[in-house]
Amino acid sequence: MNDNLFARLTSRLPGHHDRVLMETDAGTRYTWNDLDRITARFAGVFAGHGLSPGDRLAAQVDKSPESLFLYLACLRYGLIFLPLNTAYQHNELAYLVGDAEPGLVVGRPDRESVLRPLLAADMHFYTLDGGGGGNFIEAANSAEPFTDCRPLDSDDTAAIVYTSGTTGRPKGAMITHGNLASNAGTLVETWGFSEDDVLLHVLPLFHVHGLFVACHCVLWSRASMRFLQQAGTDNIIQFMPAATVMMGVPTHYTRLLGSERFDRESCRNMRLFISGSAPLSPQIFEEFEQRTGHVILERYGMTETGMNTSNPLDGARVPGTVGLPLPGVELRIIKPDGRQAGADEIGVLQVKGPNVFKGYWRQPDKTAEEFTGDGWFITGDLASRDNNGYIRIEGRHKDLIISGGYNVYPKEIELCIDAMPGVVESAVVGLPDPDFGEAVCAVVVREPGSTLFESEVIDHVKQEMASYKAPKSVRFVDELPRNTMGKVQKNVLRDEIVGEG
Ligand code: MLC
Ligand code: AMP
Repeated sequence: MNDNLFARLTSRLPGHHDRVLMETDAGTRYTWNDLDRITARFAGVFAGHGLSPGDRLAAQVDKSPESLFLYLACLRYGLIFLPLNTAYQHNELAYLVGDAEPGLVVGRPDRESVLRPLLAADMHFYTLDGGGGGNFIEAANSAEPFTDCRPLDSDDTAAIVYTSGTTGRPKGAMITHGNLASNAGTLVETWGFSEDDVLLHVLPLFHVHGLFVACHCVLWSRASMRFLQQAGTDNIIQFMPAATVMMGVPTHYTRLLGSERFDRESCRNMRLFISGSAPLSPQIFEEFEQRTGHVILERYGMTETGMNTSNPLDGARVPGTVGLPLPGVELRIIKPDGRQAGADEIGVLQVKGPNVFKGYWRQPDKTAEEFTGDGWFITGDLASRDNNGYIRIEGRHKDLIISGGYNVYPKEIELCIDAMPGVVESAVVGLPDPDFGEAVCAVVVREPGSTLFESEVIDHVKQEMASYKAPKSVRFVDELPRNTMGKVQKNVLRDEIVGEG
């Protein structure tokens, strides 16, 4: 049996290959036949360059059907796919390209001038735009199609998805074909996906939520999707009546409730709303139910593990919890004294199962740090389990801000701000935010006589890195609060700022 995920997904091709797989907001339709034809052409480009299984392809491209087919073509050919956030700037890209050493890079046409100079002599560059144009498509149209599906083992790496770390240096999580297949099968089962479903796809394709969780559920179950390239709130409401399931981050649900146009009628064909990537507030959960009659199903996961827990499809969906461990996924909660937590006790959540990644790309030391001696992955999330087995995410052991479902590592921003003239030091914290859940706030100690402004700090960070990482606000203080060990007390800072209002 071929454990290549592409083989497993397409062996599920429906009898009628002319069945619609996806329809964009512009009304363009793609069938399962198109998937087969287009990925074969794309893989033909890889073959033309003599790429081998295990080589990497990095993509920094706008969301489009072609960008999804690019990922699927990598699976088919055995390349390792490296999705890059479209907001990444020069320094972020330089590090990732240098670390992953992709044989082929596909970028937005307006990113060519940034990406090309980063490439080594043996790396190839192509463009792909959100409208399905670019010289990658031209190359694919003249390539000899690669119609096979490369035989692979379940332990072969399908994708490397970078997550930053508390030390600021991103780590590439190697996610295998087996990880993705096991999670896809489990989620289809757990959430009751069938051929009759139409997923409203509103997420970006450069994170595990939009690329793996959403697309794999559709492909595995032979459902179809309304694939929104413009995923603003108005567009989501407009296309919702054509859909049966939506997956979003809490900000999507907050914004839907902020629109008067969103009502029961918008949801008339919906059977399920799923939320994840960040905590869903019980208040939004309740308001959503009142407005629509639908109870949002919250689940919990991460890049390294895929999905770990979910509230049930049938049974109580408990607000403020992320539900029960998924079938086949083992969880344990370890207290600071090393013992397992009892009911309602808080500790660090650890995970084991076929969903757990195989390690960080070329960083065996980091991999070793994040696994226990007996093979459990240490998530860095603080959690508790109630008497009914429901898991509650209580906070984070790792210094991480989650803003609108994007992870922001304070260390990275602090290093950037500390390098500015006029700055002695800085601390970055997450403050409660009604739209993004948490908003990045920088607390800065200026050098005596420095007249540095808030806007200068924000602009500086935006120049250096993806703009969602930039502080939404900056506070200037005389000194940072520290504990007796000299460590900055971020909780004190956060409480002080929130207290000031
Ligand atoms: C955009 N901006 C943000 C932001 N998104 N700022 C803070 N936090 C965010 N999440 C800023 C941009 O930098 C820009 O700033 C301005 O807002 C407008 O950008 P935009 O692209 O037009 O934003 P918008 O369309 O409003 O995007 C909001 C959003 C998006 C919520 C739709 O952030 C989003 O799609 N989030 C989902 C992320 C996701 O898929 N996460 C899953 C990770 S996987 P300026 O200054 O340039 O104007 C994972 C595992 C798991 O966590 O369990 O799923
Ligand atoms: P990422 O590294 O981008 O995959 O983000 C994973 C992190 O998102 C997890 O470690 C959690 O901290 C957080 N997360 C995901 N889903 C939830 C959820 N439902 N509730 C709270 N936090 C979540």
